[in-house]
Amino acid sequence: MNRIFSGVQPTGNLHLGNYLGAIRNWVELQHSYNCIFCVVDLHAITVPQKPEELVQATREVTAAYIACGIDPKKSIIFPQSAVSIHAELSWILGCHTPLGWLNRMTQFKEKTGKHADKASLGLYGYPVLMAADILGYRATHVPVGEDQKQHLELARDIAGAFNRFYNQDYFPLPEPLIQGPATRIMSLRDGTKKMSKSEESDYSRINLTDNAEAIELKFRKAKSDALPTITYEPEKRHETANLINIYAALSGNSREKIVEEFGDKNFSAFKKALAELAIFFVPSRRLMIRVAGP
Ligand code: ATP
Ligand code: LTN
Repeated sequence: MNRIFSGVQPTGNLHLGNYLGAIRNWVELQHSYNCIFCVVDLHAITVPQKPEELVQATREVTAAYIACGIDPKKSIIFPQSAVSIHAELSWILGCHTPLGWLNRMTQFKEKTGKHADKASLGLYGYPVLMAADILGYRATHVPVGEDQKQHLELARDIAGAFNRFYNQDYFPLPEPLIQGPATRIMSLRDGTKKMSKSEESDYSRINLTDNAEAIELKFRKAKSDALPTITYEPEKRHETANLINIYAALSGNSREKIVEEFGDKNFSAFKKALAELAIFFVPSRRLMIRVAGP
């Protein structure tokens, strides 16, 4: 059977983007693949972390996996730092990765901006560690959100370089699985930026631990434009397109059907319906069970 590997960083609260872009898809994939789902705490330390908070966040993301429907009897769930092969293989693969390939990584450029000189070697080598995660288990498929596509292509390139150097098909070339209408959920405050754990404003995202009131408030305050009708024009109406995409992902309805239903209604009616859907689907209450410390 084909093997899946994927992971989420234990940095801050999981949000609707993590859920719709990644974790929700994992739940379905458990039926047709051997699945390994990792909490990638070594990736988290590429930027400064408080040790006690990192330990707690690692437990909470593990709990969130289970609350979202990952079945520990079917799938392997573990913290990355518990298995030394990730760091070891990362070094070996790093010796087969030209700097030119890493210099193309847009996430590093976006995260560091003009201050790349101050970033750590760890942050720069982050995609090599991600390649080690995947290749270390000879995973064949990797379900992720759109933002990870370039890192996945790099993992394929590194696998290919390694196989050529040793002249054998040692690593399978991993296939990205980027599925559904919600592969890139955008911030509720700015439809051109992805919804992110590291964005300062909590109003930019729906956290999986948000209660009904918070979800309702955040959608009510979500940025939208001044046009009177609701249309799907992703090139021009970023925020509106994002809300339609979220509605589509949560309801399973097509964008056309949503525009048909809400096209001539006002934004407040659409946002109210969207909030109701999210309150129903986001598995928040189960996640509010705090995870006991060691
Ligand atoms: P940060 O924004 O701080 O970099 P993150 O929210 O992207 O963190 P990750 O742990 O890096 O969180 O991502 C875990 C998974 O969630 C990945 O598969 C990623 O592609 C997916 N993901 C993250 N943000 C979004 C989003 N806005 N829309 C869809 N998928 C997303
Ligand atoms: N870089 C990923 C998290 C991640 C990952 C992985 C995803 C680390 N290792 C291996 C899939 C497979 C991110 O979402 N930021």
